[in-house]
Amino acid sequence: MTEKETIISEKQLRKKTIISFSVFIVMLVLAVVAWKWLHKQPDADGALKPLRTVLNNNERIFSNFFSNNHLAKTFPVGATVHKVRVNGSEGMSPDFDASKWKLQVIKSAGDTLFVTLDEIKALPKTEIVFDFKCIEGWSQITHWGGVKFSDFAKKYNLTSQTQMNYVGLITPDKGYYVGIDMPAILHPQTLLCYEMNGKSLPMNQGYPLRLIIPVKYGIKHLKRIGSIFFSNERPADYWYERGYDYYSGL
Ligand SMILES: Nc1nc2c(c(=O)[nH]1)N[C@H]1C(S)=C(S)[C@@H](COP(=O)(O)O)O[C@H]1N2
Ligand SMILES: [Mo]
Repeated sequence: MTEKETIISEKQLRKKTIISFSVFIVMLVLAVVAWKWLHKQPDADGALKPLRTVLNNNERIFSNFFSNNHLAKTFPVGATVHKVRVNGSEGMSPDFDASKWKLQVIKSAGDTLFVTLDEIKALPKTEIVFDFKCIEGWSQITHWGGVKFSDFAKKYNLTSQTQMNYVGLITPDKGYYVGIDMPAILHPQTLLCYEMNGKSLPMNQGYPLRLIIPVKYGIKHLKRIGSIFFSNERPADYWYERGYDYYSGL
C-alpha cells in the first residue's frame, strides 16, 4: 500500500516537473521574442517607441494628479548639506560674460523683454529648503532663494503667455535647454533663483540665475538661464532627446 502511494506521487511529481519546465521554456521563448521585437521598433525621441508610449502614458496619469496644492516637502535651514554637489555643466561655456547678462523673456515673435538681475532681485524674495533629487539616484537637502516664477509672471504681465501649455528655458550659449509644463512652472515653489545658502549663486551653480523647481527631478533645474519662451507645443528638452521622461515630475 505505502509502496503504491509512493509510486503514484512520484508519477505526479514527474508530471508536474514536466509541466513547470514547459511553462518555463514557453516564457523564455516569449521573452526573447518580445525583446527582439522591442529592439526592432523605431526610435521615438531618443527612446524605443513602445517605451516612449509607456512614458507618455505615465505623464498623462501623473499630470492629472498634479495640482498646485501639492507641495514638495521642505526642511529647516539646519538640515542643509555642507557641500552642495555640482553636477551637469552642459550649456555653461567658460567664455560667458556675466556683466553683459540680461534675462530674455520672449513674449511673442519680435517682442522680447530684457530684465536685469537687479530688477529680478527687487521682486519679493522666496526661500526654500528641499530635497533636490537627481535621476542618477542621489539627493541633497539644499537651500535656495529667488523670486517665484508666478510672481515674476504677474509683475511682467505675462498673462496671455502663461495661458499656453509650456515654457522653454535655454542657456545663453543654447547648449542646455528644458521644456516645462505650465502648471509646474507656475507652482508656488518654483523659483527663478539667484541665491544659494543665503549668498549669491556660485558660477558653477548657474550664476546669475537658475531654475529651482522642486516638483521636478534635477534635469529640469536649468542653470544659467539665458532666455525664456512660451509655447503650446513641447519645447525642445536636452534630456528628453536622450531618452528620458519629458515630464520628469516627482
Ligand atoms: N545648464 C545646465 N543646467 C543643468 C544641468 C546641466 O548640465 N547644465 N544639469 C542638470 C542636472 S542633471 C542636475 S541633477 C542639476 C544639478 O544641479 P547642481 O549642479 O546645482 O547640483 O542641474 C541641472 N541643470
Ligand atoms: Mo541630474
